Amino acid sequence: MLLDQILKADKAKSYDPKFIERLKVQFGDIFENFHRLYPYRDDVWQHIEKLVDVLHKNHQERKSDLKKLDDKREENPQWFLSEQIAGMMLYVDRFAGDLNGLSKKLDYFEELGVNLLHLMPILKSPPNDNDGGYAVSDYRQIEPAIGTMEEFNQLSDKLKKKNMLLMIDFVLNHTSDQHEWAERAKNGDKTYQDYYYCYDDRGIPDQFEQSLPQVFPDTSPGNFTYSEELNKWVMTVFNSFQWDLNYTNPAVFIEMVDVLLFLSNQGIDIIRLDALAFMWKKIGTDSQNLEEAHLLIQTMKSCAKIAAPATLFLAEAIVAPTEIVKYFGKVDENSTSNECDIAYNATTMVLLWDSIATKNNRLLSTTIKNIPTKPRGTTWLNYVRCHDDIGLGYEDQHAEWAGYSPWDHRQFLINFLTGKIDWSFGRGRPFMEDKKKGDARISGSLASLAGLEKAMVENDQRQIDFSIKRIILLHSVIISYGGLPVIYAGDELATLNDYSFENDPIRAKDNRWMHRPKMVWEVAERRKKLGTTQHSTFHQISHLLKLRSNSPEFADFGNCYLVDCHNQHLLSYVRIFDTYKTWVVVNLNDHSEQLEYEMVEYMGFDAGKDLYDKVSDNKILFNNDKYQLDPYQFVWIHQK
Ligand code: OTU
Repeated sequence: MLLDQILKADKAKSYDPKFIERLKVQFGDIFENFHRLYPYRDDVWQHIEKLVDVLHKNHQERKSDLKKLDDKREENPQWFLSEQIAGMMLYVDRFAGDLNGLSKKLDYFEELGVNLLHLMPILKSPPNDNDGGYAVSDYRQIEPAIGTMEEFNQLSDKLKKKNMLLMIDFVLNHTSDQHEWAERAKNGDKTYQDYYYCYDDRGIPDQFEQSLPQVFPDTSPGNFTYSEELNKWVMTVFNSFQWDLNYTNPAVFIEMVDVLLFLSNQGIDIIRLDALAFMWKKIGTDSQNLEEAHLLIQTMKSCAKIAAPATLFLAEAIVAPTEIVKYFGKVDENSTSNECDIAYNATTMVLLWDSIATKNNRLLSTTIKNIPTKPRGTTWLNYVRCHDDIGLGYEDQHAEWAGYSPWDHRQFLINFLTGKIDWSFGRGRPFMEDKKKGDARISGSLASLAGLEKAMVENDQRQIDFSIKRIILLHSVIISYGGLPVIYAGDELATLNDYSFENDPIRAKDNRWMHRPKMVWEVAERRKKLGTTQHSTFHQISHLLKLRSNSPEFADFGNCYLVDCHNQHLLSYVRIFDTYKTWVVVNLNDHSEQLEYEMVEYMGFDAGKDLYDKVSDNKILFNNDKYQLDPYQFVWIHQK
């Protein structure tokens, strides 16, 4: 009824038929979700009408080449499951100075085999209190230090011409306390005070605090901050300068949809939904992963399907493994998700670090076997490191099933990765350590966590070799597992921890900066010199990426199956598509391990044909029915 009314109105005469068609498909979900999200409001219909105006405005502003892309991707909704997409995440300023600098570096990505760029927060944020850009003060302006929106558009056009994809962050749980809305709230504007959670006294905040955990207890304890300008307590779940947006107010939702579509219209292929698990708050709960947070994202997705359907959603939900998969929502008969198309595979990331520390697959395999599989038509973003800390977010029950005491095991991992055990090679540091509880997350660059820093300090060539092998092994898993592999800039060159943040007063307290190094291009040049660590990592990673892009079985159609090789040191899975099959076996141990021939029969390979390792292109030869894998060796077994 409401839809009829909307479509009969005069202004609807200018709606283009495609827009109307898509609106009709999605409207039912939007209508229902709005009523579920805002059941006690009597102005829901007005808000929905307003939302449709916003959708139409943004659709009208969308450039024609993007509209063509919308049609193309609607016709082939599985385009992003391809084995040919691989990414890199980077800070524009730290990588190349600014946007123009970046646009001159595109050859580097081609050389490595990367065609998707995730630019870390690029929108305007205050010079000091910015959380690495995750405190946005203007969603419609590029951070002046790196360029302008025009330059950004030039970059996005250039990438499109090269068939490269672009991803940026949409920081939608909170704004900077210097965003215009926050400033207006501080000036007493009630409308904008309602954009945030503002309270005159500690009554409600205290009730919230009873069940809200703390994200940054060291640097920003508590979940509320007293603002003198506002003369109120405001909810700040992350840093005190990041004000949580109040999505119980439908006006906030509509504003943020407007921002989302504005960003998509700049030519962005994938939108990373930052901290989306936190979007809805409820007293008496931990206010993470609530049903309403899912409804908000589903409604946003419907909006994107109407006004910018080419845009994919990436869930940044670094939460418990069983919760992460829920962000994939449901996939419809057209093979598109009603929520997020891609999600960070934080589970595998954390458990790969567990596998490196324990040299076995127990916790990784147990977890993968016991979480629901994601729907077909969605995919993972697989990664080894990113700009954040590593939180040991596995589920206690899974640890028990893997034969560990969950608490002791967590302690072991923290101590291992931070080098507190005498035989450990990890050189990370605890992040947000709770000394009383003995809990911590971990900061550190991939190379330093994998042992390269210690080995170099000790000038131990054998350990240098081992740490490079670990770096490649970890990448080999994210490249072969199924999903989009995303390399963290610097890791392709085995970059060590950067301790310079300690001398920077703004960053000193946040040791995540130790693994956000500046790209030193003279060092990158060493990738061309045989025998350097840069050469071995860069070339081996690029070799693996190229193999992947030529192997249809590495596309993600839910075609990755764990294989039990009856040896806890071997991580194994098989990738099958059509007549293509690759069986991956990874030796997690720093000793040799044997693979039994009977497994070959079990895997259904043709007994009359030779087996080859895709990585080395050598024949896999069994000796007395055993194949020996060297320390940290991995093989991608196939038949030609
Ligand atoms: C995200 O982080 C970003 O990746 C962080 O860089 C930001 O500081 C944070 O949001 C605030 O915008 O919310 O769902 O270090 O793992 O805060 C997960 C903790 C997040 C991060 C966590 C994460």
